[in-house]
Amino acid sequence: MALEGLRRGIQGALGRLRGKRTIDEEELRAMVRDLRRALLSADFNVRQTKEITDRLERRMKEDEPRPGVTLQTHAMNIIYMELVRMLGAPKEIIPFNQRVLMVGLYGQGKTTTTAKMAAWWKRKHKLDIGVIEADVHRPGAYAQLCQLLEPHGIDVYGEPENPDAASIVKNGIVSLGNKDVLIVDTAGRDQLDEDLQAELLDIADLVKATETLLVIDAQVGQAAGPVAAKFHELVGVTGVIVTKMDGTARGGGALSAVATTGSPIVFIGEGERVEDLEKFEGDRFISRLLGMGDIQGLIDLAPEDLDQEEAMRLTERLMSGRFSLNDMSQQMEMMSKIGTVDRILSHLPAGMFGGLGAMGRSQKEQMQGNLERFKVIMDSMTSHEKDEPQVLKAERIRRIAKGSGVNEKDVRELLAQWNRSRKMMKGIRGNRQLRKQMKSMMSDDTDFELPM
Ligand SMILES: Nc1nc2c(ncn2[C@@H]2O[C@H](COP(=O)(O)OP(=O)(O)OP(=O)(O)O)[C@@H](O)[C@H]2O)c(=O)[nH]1
Ligand SMILES: [Mg+2]
Repeated sequence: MALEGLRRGIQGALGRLRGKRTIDEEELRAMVRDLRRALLSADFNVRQTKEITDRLERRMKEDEPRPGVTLQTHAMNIIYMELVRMLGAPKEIIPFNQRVLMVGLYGQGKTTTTAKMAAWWKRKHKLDIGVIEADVHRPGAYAQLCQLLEPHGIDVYGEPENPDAASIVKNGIVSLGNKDVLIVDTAGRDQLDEDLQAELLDIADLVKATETLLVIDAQVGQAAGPVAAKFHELVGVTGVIVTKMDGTARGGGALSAVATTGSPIVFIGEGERVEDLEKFEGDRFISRLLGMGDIQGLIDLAPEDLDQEEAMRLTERLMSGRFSLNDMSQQMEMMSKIGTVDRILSHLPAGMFGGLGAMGRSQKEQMQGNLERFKVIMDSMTSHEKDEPQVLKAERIRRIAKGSGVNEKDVRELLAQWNRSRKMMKGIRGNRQLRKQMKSMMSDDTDFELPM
């Protein structure tokens, strides 16, 4: 995975705590030093590194790990929270009725990423994607894009002989304008000189992009920050893609520097192949980086670790329209353990989230038990089955029950719970009034009654 060096560095630092119940000053200092070194090698800047390590040091001294939580897990949770906070909230691009404008400096991976995203949306969402090659400066840009996309059956519009980018875009929109998603690849620039700025602005005017995505090579490390800020000033960047995370140890710097500009990172590139694209969500990324898995990361967080922003993000995800078995178990996990979300949800009508908001202690314990059983069952499912539990018919249910050593009844119970929760989520999503209230509730802390 990306940032292998940082991963090893953090694990090395945390390794100093293995099996320990207490830690003395000197050991703590050594751990903090290791962590500092790991972050700096990943090109995090000095200030960010200091903030993270200072906070870790202070909290390791001041906070008691909660009962049952080892010192090592405690430290890992602190690092997790710090890194996730640094990377900012994720952003989802709903691939429908989108016009996407790709911008960036020379050789950063724009054309490759254009192809990757087109193939991604076609593959994952079965959508009709069109691509316009509007780079008139790089010889062979059109051929490069065609070559990448031909195997995926995606239409590319280009006029390799035409030196006028704006007219290509105009014709391209006429030709491909009714696609679900239209992506426009543009010329790279050495820096944002005036000619290219003017060309880019012309193209932006024509495309009227719903998303303007900046592509940056991770290799530039911290320098990604100023680049993102400049492009944002010029064309209004709505998201950033950090490429070549596979080829550099400095990716941490690029990710964090971009995040501090306020532009969300939407994808990362992890190789030259069209398939080497990954959707970027800071919490999942860090959780994997730390070897916590996708869900695990949330388990041991104390309520005070989950600030309002985080809680809001979780709620948004729950409302995002995607509701897989993983989402459900994650939701259950939070409900049963984490006070903040619990507190927020306790303001909601008792029936919402399958009644989770109104649960008492013993019910929570019971849910914890269910959750553990559900997890064992889910371990015997393929990721496709977890994403789309509808496919689970009798034969698969039998296989899963066998694989996880439970009764078929238990598998069906899991599915029934999922179905109930999903319906509930649908109800929330369909109710605009309610959504609005949930959002405003997340953004200010005042109590209010919901009209249900
Ligand atoms: N290892 C790796 N290589 C990548 C990745 N993304 C792009 N590349 C390579 O980087 C080189 C430049 O990529 P392009 O897509 O042509 O970059 P560009 O921004 O379109 O370049 P110009 O059009 O010349 O400005 C190519 O050799 C790509 O294969 C990535 O995520 N990982
Ligand atoms: Mg290109």
